[in-house]
Amino acid sequence: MRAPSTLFALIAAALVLAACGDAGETTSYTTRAPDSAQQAEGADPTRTPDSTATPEPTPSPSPTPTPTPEETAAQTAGGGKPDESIEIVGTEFAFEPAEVTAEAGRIELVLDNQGQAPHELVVLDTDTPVDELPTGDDGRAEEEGKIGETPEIPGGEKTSTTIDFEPGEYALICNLPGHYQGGMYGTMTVE
Ligand SMILES: [Cu+2]
Repeated sequence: MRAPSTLFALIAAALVLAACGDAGETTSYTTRAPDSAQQAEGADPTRTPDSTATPEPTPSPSPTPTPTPEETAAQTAGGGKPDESIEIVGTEFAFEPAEVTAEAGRIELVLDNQGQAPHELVVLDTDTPVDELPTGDDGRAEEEGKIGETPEIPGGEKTSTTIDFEPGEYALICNLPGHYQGGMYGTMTVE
């Protein structure tokens, strides 16, 4: 009588183990599914700890890069695509073209730094003629009326800033020390 009961116990144990195994797998799948669904939707509670723990967008490569450019563009100047894009080449020390014209609206100014030195593009809404801006001891022009600027970029790179322009005359300057005084400025006429 011992043998059959032992056998029965083994079978019963095996069944229980199998059942537990199944249950365990089912449970882990059920919990995993909502996690990935929340990440795809960008749900706040689950994502916040992730992004805080790892500043790089490693954990979810597909969702993270998609919203980032949109948010960056939106933060630049109120959101939306530019109506027009104008490219200005920067060198030592000039903008080319030095005079640009555009229709009023949302305009992206692209700075293409083809020089060796770092450059930037600062947009001033000022009545002062662009070649008569007051300068300081630091070799920079006063940025009165500044409405936007690109980041400073090294030679060989491009950057841009997007601004909502009203009709008027604007000064474009590179305000790294000495660059404006070296002649790195231009005008923008918005009609
Ligand atoms: Cu410059």
